[in-house]
Amino acid sequence: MSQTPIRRLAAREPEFLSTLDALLAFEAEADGRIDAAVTEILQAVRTTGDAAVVEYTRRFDGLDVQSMVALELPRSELLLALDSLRPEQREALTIAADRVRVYHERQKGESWEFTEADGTRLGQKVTPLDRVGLYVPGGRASYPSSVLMNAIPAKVAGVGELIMVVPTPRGEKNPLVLAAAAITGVDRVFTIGGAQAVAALAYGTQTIPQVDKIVGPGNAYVAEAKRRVFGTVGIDMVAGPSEVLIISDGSGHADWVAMDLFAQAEHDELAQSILLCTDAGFIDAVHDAIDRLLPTMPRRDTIARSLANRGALIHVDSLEQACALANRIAPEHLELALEDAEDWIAHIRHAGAIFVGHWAVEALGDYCAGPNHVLPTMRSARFSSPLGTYDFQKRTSIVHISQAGAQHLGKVASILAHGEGLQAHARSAEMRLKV
Ligand code: HSO
Ligand code: ZN
Repeated sequence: MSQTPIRRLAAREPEFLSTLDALLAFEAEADGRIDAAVTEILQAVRTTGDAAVVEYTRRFDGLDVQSMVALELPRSELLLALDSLRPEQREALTIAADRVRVYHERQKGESWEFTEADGTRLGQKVTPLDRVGLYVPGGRASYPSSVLMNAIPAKVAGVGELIMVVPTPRGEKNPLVLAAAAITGVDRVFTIGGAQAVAALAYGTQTIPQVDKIVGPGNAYVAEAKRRVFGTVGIDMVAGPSEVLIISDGSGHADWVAMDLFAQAEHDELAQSILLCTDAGFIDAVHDAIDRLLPTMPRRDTIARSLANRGALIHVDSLEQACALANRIAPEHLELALEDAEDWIAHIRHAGAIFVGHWAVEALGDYCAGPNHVLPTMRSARFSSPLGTYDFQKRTSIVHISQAGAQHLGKVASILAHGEGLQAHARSAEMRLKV
């Protein structure tokens, strides 16, 4: 009998769908103390700028500096970090960055225009954002790969200036994060974090220029600060815990499936790893593999908690049913661990990324396949997309109207304007009608 606590469900059980929905539901707990702290920090940084950021950095990160200038890392320090890497690390980072760049080049939106018979020309002009702030967490969730995934699409889009902030509690810097900033051409780096860094980017300070958009993951304070400055600046998304859904027909290796579930679970005890499988015997084999492999994992405690909290091994009656459930779940990552994986892509409408076949594993996507690893979580793949080059570009409508076009359109506009009771609208259209 398998031991590791993880839900075992069957889609044919009567209460299955409500059990599944309860398992998927995730709401960040509202925490009044976080709200209050963020309010105070935003206000302080907004009114006193650098002084407040320096003071919070001293208090929260234990950095004893006198001025904001001391919190900026010169490019030479980023290059030094890059030089300090082992050659294979440096090469891996470069290969990953190149692949991510090539993929994101394809996403670049182009301006367009069309001409109507009367000479009227309509179009859309695409412009990169002027300045973007990239938040990189400190500590355990400080991922160099996330620097690549956020910075590269911004650079490919043509963003004018990319400013990274990363907290360095007690001065501890992550050389891989700094090296990733060097490789991707981040323009400026400040060793600040938390709500104070978000506030500095959103409002600008004496030293830190105000940005137009803030991207990148962070803790609950950072997430709340991003939510609050949205409107003053753009934000990417407020991401929930990471998720993987694996659909299996019982082909392939149970150990591979178990390790793919672990790979998600090791991120966070709230991460979600779910298997949908048509073969009951294979589910038993995966559960056995979990038992056998779990003790070998350095992060076994996090993995075990994550599997017990939010994981599930689910027996389904058919692959059609599995795909229907996948669309309901709208997972961040979907692995099709199937013999004929290719044939099933057409059945999936809602997923952040689809990994097709036994070789396409999420871990490759997390680092170096090329597509972005910042993906919609918490079922938001129903209405949103991976982070991409398009998130760093915006569109402006262009309207040229010929004299002939103004005659025809003027009449249409005038009628609609009168219908809305807007005289000035009607007259400004009518004045251009030839009499
Ligand atoms: N799976 C994470 C990304 C990541 N994994 C970074 C490893 N490092 C969210 O998609
Ligand atoms: Zn990952």
